[in-house]
Amino acid sequence: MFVFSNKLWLLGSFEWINDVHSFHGDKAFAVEITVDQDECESYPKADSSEKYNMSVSAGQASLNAETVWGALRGLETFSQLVYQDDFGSYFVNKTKIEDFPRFQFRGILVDSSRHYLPVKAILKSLDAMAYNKFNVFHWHIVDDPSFPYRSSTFPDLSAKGAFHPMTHIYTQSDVRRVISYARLRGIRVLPEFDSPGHTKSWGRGQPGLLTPCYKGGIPTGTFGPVNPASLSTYKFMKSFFKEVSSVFPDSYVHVGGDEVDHSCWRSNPDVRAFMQKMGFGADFTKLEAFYMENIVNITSSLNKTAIVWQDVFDDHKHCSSLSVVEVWRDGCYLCEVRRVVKAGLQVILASPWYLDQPGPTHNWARYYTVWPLAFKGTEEQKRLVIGGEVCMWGEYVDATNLAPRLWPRASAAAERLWSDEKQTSSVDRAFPRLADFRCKLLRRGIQAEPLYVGHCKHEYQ
Ligand code: CP6
Repeated sequence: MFVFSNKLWLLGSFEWINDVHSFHGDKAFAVEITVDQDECESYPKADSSEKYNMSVSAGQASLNAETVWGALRGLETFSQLVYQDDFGSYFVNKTKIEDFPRFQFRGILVDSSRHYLPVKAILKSLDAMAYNKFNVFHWHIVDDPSFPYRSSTFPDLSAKGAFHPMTHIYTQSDVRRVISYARLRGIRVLPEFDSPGHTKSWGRGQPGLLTPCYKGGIPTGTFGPVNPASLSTYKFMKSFFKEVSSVFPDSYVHVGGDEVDHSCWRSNPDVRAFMQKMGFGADFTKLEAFYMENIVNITSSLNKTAIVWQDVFDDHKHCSSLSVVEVWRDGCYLCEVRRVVKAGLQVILASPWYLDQPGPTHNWARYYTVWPLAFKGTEEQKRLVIGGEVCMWGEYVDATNLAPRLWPRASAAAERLWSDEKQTSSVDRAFPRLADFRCKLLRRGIQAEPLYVGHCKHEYQ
């Protein structure tokens, strides 16, 4: 939500617009903050309350929240209510706000494998996320091109799989720094270790993990997805995820499962023999489902809930251990959302928010006019849509263009995910607020790109 929540409008803040109170000058201005919760949660959680109430009247403001996370959201709103007149005095309008998020999961995926992102760029993104009330940093930390995560159990993974073994890695202390910086902003860090596909970089530091591809009965020297037919694979994954579970405090972990190419599995005689033994016939989706079920069982034995890409659900609807599915494919994504909730599983929606794609058709309004619950279903089914996520895949993105490519377009998605839809369906009314918010981002040092012709009071230096 940028500045004006729908709830604020409902309470008629416009009536107060000329009744301003300055906290410049000789009058003291008191800000009282209360949190109901006796014992603070150490980390933000999936079901943490983020609601807050705030009232601003002559000489004082009070903010009440159930949790520290709600208090943070309220402080963010308060900071955005403050404005400056032409003579430089600061004002805040009298107002009364009851505010809470529409969706509990409001994420941004950042990909640090296609291009290494310096920790500083990640921290800056977390700042901007907090300004936008995003609460999940989905760290797509490794993928085919590079493995920058410096594992303590398997240091060869980054020593051999990163773009550079010393400079292009995230050490344990880097990761702790990101998690703690996010925590202070009420943001969860959701790590993704995608497999069995998208794993080329794993193979360099963990020989034997990937499937050797064959041609004409002989190995070609190239490798495919993780080898699901080998016992050592599961032994490795078990100790790898054991480490991941202790390093990342969130109770969720993303295990990927997208875009698995079966051709290498098909070429490999050992994999085919395993298929026969398991009674999978020639159905490689069964093999894939077997693999994913094992991974999900590993993470649940570590008390973590696994999130998977929709491919896993599509190929294996009846997998009993699935619980959260992320919908990312284009096309009729609401049809897919409906299928997932009908199966009783939770959904995170990403399809309409692929921000890594630039260009005139990928403008902010396209991300604003998304209606995540516009499918036929019961109230109970709609409650299974836990939120959405902006995806910033890294093929064409590094630290030079990350911020302008994210902001302010991601802000449009942020409002969709935080605010009541009925109050925020008009693109025309959103435009001036978003343009103003973009100026606020610039003032705070976030290189948000312009939306259209116009100017900011304080131009970016
Ligand atoms: N990387 C991984 C990607 C994508 C996915 N997974 C992707 C696919 C299609 C588009 C954009 C991104 N680059 N690991 C799919 C979830 Cl259009």
